[in-house]
Amino acid sequence: MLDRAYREFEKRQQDRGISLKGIKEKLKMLKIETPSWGYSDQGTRFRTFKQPGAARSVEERLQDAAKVHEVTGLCPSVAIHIPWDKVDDYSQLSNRAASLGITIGAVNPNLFQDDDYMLGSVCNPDSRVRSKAVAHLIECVDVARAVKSRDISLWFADGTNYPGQADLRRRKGYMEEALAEMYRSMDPNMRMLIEYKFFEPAFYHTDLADWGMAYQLAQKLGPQAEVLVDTGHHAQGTNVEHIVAYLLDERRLGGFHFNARKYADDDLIVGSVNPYELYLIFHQILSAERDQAHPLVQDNARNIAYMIDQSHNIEPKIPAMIRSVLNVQYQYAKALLVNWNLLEEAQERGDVLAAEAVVREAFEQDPTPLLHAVREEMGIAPNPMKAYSESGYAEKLLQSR
Ligand code: PSV
Ligand code: MN
Ligand code: MN
Repeated sequence: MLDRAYREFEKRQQDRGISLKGIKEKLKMLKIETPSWGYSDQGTRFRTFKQPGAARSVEERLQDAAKVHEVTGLCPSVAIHIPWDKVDDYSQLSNRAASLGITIGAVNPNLFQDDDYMLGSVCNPDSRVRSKAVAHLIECVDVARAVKSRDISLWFADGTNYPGQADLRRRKGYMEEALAEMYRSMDPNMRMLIEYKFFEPAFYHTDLADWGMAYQLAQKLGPQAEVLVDTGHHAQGTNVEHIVAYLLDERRLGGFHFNARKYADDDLIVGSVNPYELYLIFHQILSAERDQAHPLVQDNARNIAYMIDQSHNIEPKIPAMIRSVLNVQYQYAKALLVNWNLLEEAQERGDVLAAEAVVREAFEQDPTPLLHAVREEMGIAPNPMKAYSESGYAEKLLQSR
């Protein structure tokens, strides 16, 4: 039943020259992967505050991910981290996920928790440690094969703390060799997503510090290697949406790790401090999707893996995850409300103020009635956060975990 709020919203959009039909279909297709590590007590580098009811095993992480999908309709897959989610039988894990109504998504190797990795993993000066790291990467390709996952997403803590600590160019060579070996072990349908980060845990240099390094490495490796943009991994003031546009134009944008940050790699609820950035990222993606003159760019824009990468320490984990995916959906919905004809006309006229206004005005719309209607059509409760609170799931966890 379409309520008054929806009819008023539809009318307002019609007056702006926007039809909601195609927009609803796009909203129904949005998928956001949640990370298994966001459901357990991971915390921060200073302290992990234990939360009663938090998931303690891979089984419990899958259950929580399935609950988030059930109430949002947005999260049909969950990323895993090996060895945190290590099991003896991965096809059984994949079957278990299916029985909960989800699938296993990106496989994330862990190359930072062993003592061996103090001076790096694939870039370690010791060839024994480098071989161990490469063996783990290849193990994760096998895991991806067993759980039928397309993506293996890589983040390296590798770097140095002091000038002179290591030979930077030699380390670059080690990184290239390691990833080439992993690349050769991948099946043709698989993708290697390469994440970058400009600092932390290393403070002088990081071996893959920025998107340019990740991009060039991906280019050297081949078409199955793409760049993963973690929104928290840039220096202050970096224009992330520009990086997105650039990578799309080069057809190398593999995916996102969404989170919010104010200062460093804060891993906070998506869109909590920087909603306009998130909106502008979607604006660039939708612009690429419309680019009929460049079908490969359109193809890239349609095959981006949207993932959350968060670590909730003081906020309840499941509602925090729900908040994040709803925030992504909210900004995406607004990005769908841009009047592209007006924007293109203003750009062609060189009308700076009009062009900026078109982009900003869509951001200023409140798509809540539209999202309620879409959820109703998908058989989802209009207010997923409320549906979660009322489901009694949190109370059940307190008793059973
Ligand atoms: C560490 O910076 C990090 O947050 C990276 O973003 C990874 O994607 C994530 O941990 C999981 O390994
Ligand atoms: Mn990340
Ligand atoms: Mn991070």
